[in-house]
Amino acid sequence: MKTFKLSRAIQAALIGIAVVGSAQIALADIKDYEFRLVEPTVTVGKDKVITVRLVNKTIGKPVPDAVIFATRLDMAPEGMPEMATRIALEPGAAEPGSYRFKATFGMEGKWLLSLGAKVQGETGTVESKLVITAQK
Ligand SMILES: [Cu+2]
Repeated sequence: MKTFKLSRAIQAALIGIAVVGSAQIALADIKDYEFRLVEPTVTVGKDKVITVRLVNKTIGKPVPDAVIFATRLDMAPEGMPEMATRIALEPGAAEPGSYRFKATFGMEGKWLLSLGAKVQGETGTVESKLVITAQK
């Protein structure tokens, strides 16, 4: 009888662990977020606006109020990683969960936009690399 009670206790404990485990899975993970380009192409020239959307992939919803702390735009996809251009976050999003940047695309071809961001209530950082094609 004693061993029976003990195994019941272990069973209850295991169920408890399973419940806690699934609760953690239900919460979003930082890997569930990604930036997506609204427009994959841009015209070559000065002060071009790029819009990205931060989405929670699991629920397909835009994520507002992320803190973007790292931005880089260079021509790595064309074998020119040293060819970086200045990029600045523009204030005032067109809609919640979208983020706008202004940058100068001095050359036709593929540019790599690297973004690093913090999401409210999540640990870790979102890191996305997006390819933008600049054309005439
Ligand atoms: Cu180049």
